[in-house]
Amino acid sequence: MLGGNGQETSQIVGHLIMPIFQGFILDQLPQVGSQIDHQINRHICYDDLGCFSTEAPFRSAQRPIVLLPDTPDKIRTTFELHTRSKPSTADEQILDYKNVSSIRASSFDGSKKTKIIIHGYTHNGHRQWLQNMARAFLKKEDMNVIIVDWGHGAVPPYTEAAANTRVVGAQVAKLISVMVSADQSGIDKFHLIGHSLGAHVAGYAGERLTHLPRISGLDPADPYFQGTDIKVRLDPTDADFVDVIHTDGSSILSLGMGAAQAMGHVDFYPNGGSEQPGCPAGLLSKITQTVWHSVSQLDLLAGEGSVACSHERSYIYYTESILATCPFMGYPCTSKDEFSKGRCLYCDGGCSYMGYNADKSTSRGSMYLSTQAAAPYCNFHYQLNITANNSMDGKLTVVLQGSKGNTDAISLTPNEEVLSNGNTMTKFFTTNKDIGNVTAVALRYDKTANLLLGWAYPNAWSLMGLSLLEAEKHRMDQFCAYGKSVQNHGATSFGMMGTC
Ligand SMILES: [Ca+2]
Repeated sequence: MLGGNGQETSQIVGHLIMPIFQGFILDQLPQVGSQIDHQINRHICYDDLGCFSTEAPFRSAQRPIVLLPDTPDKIRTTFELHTRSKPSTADEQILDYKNVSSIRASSFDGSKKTKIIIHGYTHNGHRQWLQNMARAFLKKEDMNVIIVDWGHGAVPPYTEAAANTRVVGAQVAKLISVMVSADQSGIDKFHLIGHSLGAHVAGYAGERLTHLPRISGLDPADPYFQGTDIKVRLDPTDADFVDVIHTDGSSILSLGMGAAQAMGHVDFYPNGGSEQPGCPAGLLSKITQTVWHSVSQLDLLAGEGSVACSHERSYIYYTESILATCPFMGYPCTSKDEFSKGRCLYCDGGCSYMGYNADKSTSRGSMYLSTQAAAPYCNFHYQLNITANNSMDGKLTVVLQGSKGNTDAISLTPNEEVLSNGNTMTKFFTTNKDIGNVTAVALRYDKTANLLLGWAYPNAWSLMGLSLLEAEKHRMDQFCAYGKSVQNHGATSFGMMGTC
């Protein structure tokens, strides 16, 4: 019933969601009403972390329920250090900004880079993804990796967890300040990586520091942050360089956990930035579960299971990017649709690398790229241009031959179609295989199985020209296709021009 056209689906979805969303707010009000009464125009101060107010801009149209953060004693934030000499959680190196000796006695080396990883809603520091990212960092380079565990403050209700990010951000800033002022390190060594609500924690930390070099925001949380003042959310003023990956970015109506709004100097939208390949169809699975479990959809969506699949891909892509040789190249583009047609592969205005290497490019703005549905996710993007002097109807398959091997057979035509009637035909495709430098292009042609249609076409598809854009290498190659043909149910390999 819901599998119709997009407009119809979104209308039905909208009708389903609005009562749920309104119900969520109404459900929450009785629980927190007394707190709100007490907290209007109120603020609270926590030791050396400073004061937190519920006044504007924290009170806004995007934040119908504004709470003060919990006490640091309740949030119980810990900073767990991982280094090459003590790489695992079992080594138990907990840093305490109130106790400089905890830093000096640890294996922390201030002369090296420090990566600080911050989880989001309902997660804690022991989640496997944080450990995996820490391990990847340490394999890449000898550095300090600190995992921030604020799990006791990241529990439902979402509204309280969202408020708690302010305290955790202040604590992260405090730890960095102590490390710098105790001559343990320099501010230029620090890089914060935050997922979901953790991205905004990183923003609050960066706001308190002068010239924090970099924040990487991994699918920054949308509810209570998207569209708010820059003091409330992650934004480019929070660090010298802010790179953001959007993997579940949607409006509240479509129930994405991440924000689609650009929040960095460079924002990456893999696969369009809203739903990721290999993840269950988002809207319907989310709505079904929300209805059946009768709980707040915000609290449900950030929980375990497939509903957060796209949201979680942001840190999975990032972790892969730390050690991958595939560059996760992002291309400036105006929309997902334009990108999927292969129209943005020329790096007009400059491309950028998504993930770990984002700071190695000076390009800014919104970048698009595609990924695979399973690891390794990183894609190489290609555009094949074929000019033929007769039309054909059927299916086309390509294999790229390269210095390091060949790609699998890649279908360029999901369905049978009329191919090149004398004009140049362009096909966009990807592979996660690194084949090195392309040396030849092999094409296979299978004429339509429809005998009536097939009768009208010859058995040989005669080519005039063949070129391939290797997008990651910014390189266009010509192949020896002039005067050659591809036989029905046959494959022909075309060598690179110069070898004809
Ligand atoms: Ca900010």
